[in-house]
Amino acid sequence: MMTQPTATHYTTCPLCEATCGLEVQTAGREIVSIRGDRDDVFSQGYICPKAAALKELDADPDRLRAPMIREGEQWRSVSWDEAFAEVERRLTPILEQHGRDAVAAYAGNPNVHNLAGLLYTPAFLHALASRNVFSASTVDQMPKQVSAGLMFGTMLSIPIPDVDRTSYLLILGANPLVSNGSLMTAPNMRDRIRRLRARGGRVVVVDPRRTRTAEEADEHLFIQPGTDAFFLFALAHTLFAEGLVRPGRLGEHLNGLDEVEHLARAFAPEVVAPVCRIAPDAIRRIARELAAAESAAVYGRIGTCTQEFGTLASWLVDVLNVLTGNLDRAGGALFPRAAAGARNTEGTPGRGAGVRLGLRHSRVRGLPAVYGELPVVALAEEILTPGDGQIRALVTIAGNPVLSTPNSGQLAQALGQLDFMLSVDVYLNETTRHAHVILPPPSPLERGHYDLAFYQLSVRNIARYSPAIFSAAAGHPQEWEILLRLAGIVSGQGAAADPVALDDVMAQQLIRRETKREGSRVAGRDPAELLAALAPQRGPERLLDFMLRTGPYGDGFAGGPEGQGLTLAALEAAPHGRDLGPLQPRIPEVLRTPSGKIELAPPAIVADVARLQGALAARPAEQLVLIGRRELRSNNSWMHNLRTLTKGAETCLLLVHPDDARRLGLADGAHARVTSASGCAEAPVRVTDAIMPGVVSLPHGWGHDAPGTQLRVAADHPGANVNALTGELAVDPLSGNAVLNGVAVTVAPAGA
Ligand SMILES: Nc1nc2c(c(=O)[nH]1)N[C@H]1C(S)=C(S)[C@@H](COP(=O)(O)OP(=O)(O)OC[C@H]3O[C@@H](n4cnc5c(=O)[nH]c(N)nc54)[C@H](O)[C@@H]3O)O[C@H]1N2
Ligand SMILES: Nc1nc2c(c(=O)[nH]1)N[C@H]1C(S)=C(S)[C@@H](COP(=O)(O)OP(=O)(O)OC[C@H]3O[C@@H](n4cnc5c(=O)[nH]c(N)nc54)[C@H](O)[C@@H]3O)O[C@H]1N2
Ligand code: SF4
Ligand SMILES: [Mo]
Repeated sequence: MMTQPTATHYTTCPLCEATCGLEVQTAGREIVSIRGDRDDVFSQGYICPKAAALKELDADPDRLRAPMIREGEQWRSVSWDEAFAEVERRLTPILEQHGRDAVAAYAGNPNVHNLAGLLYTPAFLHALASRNVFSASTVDQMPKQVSAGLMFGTMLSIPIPDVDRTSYLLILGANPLVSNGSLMTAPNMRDRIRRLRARGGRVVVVDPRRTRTAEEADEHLFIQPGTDAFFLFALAHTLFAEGLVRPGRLGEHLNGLDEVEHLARAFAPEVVAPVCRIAPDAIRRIARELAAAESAAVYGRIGTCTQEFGTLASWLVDVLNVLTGNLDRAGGALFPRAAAGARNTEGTPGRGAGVRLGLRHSRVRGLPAVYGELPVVALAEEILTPGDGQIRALVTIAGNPVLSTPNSGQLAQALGQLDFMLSVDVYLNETTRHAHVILPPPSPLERGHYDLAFYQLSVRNIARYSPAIFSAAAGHPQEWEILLRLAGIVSGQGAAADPVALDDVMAQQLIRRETKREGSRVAGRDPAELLAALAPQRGPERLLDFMLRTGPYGDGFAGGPEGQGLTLAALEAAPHGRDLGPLQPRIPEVLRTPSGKIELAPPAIVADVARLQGALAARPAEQLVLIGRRELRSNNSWMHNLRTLTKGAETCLLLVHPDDARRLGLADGAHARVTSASGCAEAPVRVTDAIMPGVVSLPHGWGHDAPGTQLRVAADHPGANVNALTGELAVDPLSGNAVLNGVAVTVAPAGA
């Protein structure tokens, strides 16, 4: 046997928001090892167990390598040309007979970890021109994007806690030691929290479960699920009542401070305490600590978003950062200044069009469209309900909504009823088994990587580009080419349209738009000249290079001496990444609201406070409620087919407090049956005092027991599907986001 040449590559882990730098040794097409890149400017060698699983993901025999067409229950592998021809044959008549809205799309989470997904899924959606667009955002962070958009003017103007400099961190509904951080790109949060405490800072975690993050903190407070908005309002109430409101420099950039004071009056600590189950004294003390800290940051994530008052809680997090003068200052919560793709670095600094929400509504239930998409809780009913505008075909791109979105039984039934379904996906799983055609993109190691989204959410300004480690198999199109061929089909150019030509058009449009944009570094330049300067690049790399060069650190195509200004070539020459420094104050320049101010009391949010007040009157529920959680060796629904991550003890367990276990007759290790208004699920019980009494917890992404999938490892340990229990009717009204936490359930021994 010939020995294969070995090589060392540096790349970015595409699996979660931490964006760790990896060092990958290869021998030919084989991966020899995957380690943390110790020289990485950001992650400095840190990785979690999922990084090593990339090797198994790359080699997984169940990962699809060729397009598949389903006839009845039978799947067959086909050529790419046959697959695209089939898509054209099936989709075109639906578009012609029933109109654009008859074809819906759902974009899932891995899109955001993929340069091709971020740049070309929008191109496909634009070509599709359907109003029925859905994504995983409405089972995730949409409430934060709504509050940020209304307060600061763009949907990704999200203040990020300055964990490396803060002296007080208040964390609600997040477990970054396990999730590795979200809406806060920060590899190795454990060490960051340890350093925070070592320099005399304090960390407080508010969570219905004593998580690993809570165990690393100075203090942990249990909170009744879904009640964060009450708690946060009571903190604001205390700050006003005790004269501790000091927005400082922000004062001249604020609208609505008086209104917030007025609204907070109804939420005194004594009033909210029975609802949150947090003592009034503790609420007052936390408020005083926040006010007294040299610098402080309040941070909320999944637990504060995927709940009944998600937008209010997300808003109040930043209200508190403003009231304590911590927004936009070192050690507080700041706006990153990303090297590429950030709306809040475009256009006129300090002012903009702001955001407009709810301009249209879903057909059946009238839920608001937000940022061009409809809430995914409405997807099933839009398929199942006959009438004008009914969804008849669906395209999923990197999503597994059957496991990831509420009332999965209903959605699975709806998918079975579609005239046509197409999935761009790497697995034949619970969702894609309903498709008629599956188009699998290449392995993640066969594409270049740049985190357009997460560097907009990062605790330091950094930029890192990694080229593909392997080239894709001959004839295997890249994901961007797949998406452009689909764009060609839905725009009527046919399955044979050349993706390279379509890509040229896209690049030309991007360049032309930028040269016409007021304030752009290339305003007034000749688009043809800029396009020529990008040659011979194409695909995502060409668009990225253009965005970097016209971005805030870019060379602006100025033709200056080498090394001045960011280009893709400069990033390629820096395989461990480029550190662009700590976050800097950006107010007022970052704002894109029409007023040019921080809108502390946006009317839409103020109007929702009445709903919160109404809920105050309701007594604390006697009923058990269900919350979610994440486990380290898991990634939503799609990495359970990898033995590296799933061997060992089962993790899909129902956590139950000892008092509840006794009352309900549940023994540790025995199976419990959990029932909600939507459905039921069975899981083994773990009795633990780490969960609050009255609350039970199940992780999401499990339930791999559907027939007709090709997930041989996952099928051996299917786990329970928590989204059989969550309901599609419960939503946060402003964002349309699903309520996944605080779901009323009953629990009994299985078989009882
Ligand atoms: N109850 C409950 N439900 C939840 C949550 C919760 O906390 N509780 N969390 C929610 C959150 S935050 C999220 S983000 C969603 C996730 O919801 P989804 O994004 O719908 O689900 P994933 O499990 O991430 O599925 C990703 C899909 O992408 C495919 N895939 C992986 N890599 C690629 C790729 O490179 N290209 C393509 N085309 N496909 C790829 C996988 O095979 C899989 O089918 O789940 C949500 N659901
Ligand atoms: N290992 C691993 N890492 C992941 C993922 C994964 O599946 N596995 N998924 C990735 C994705 S898509 C995302 S969006 C991020 C999410 O990142 P995080 O938000 O950090 O995710 P979780 O670990 O689910 O933490 C949510 C916490 O909220 C708590 N909680 C539930 N309800 C409430 C409530 O009403 N109030 C409060 N205060 N707390 C509540 C839960 O107990 C839990 O500890 O993680 C990402 N990273
Ligand atoms: S923490 Fe996230 S980015 Fe880092 S190695 Fe693990 S999965 Fe990859
Ligand atoms: Mo997510």
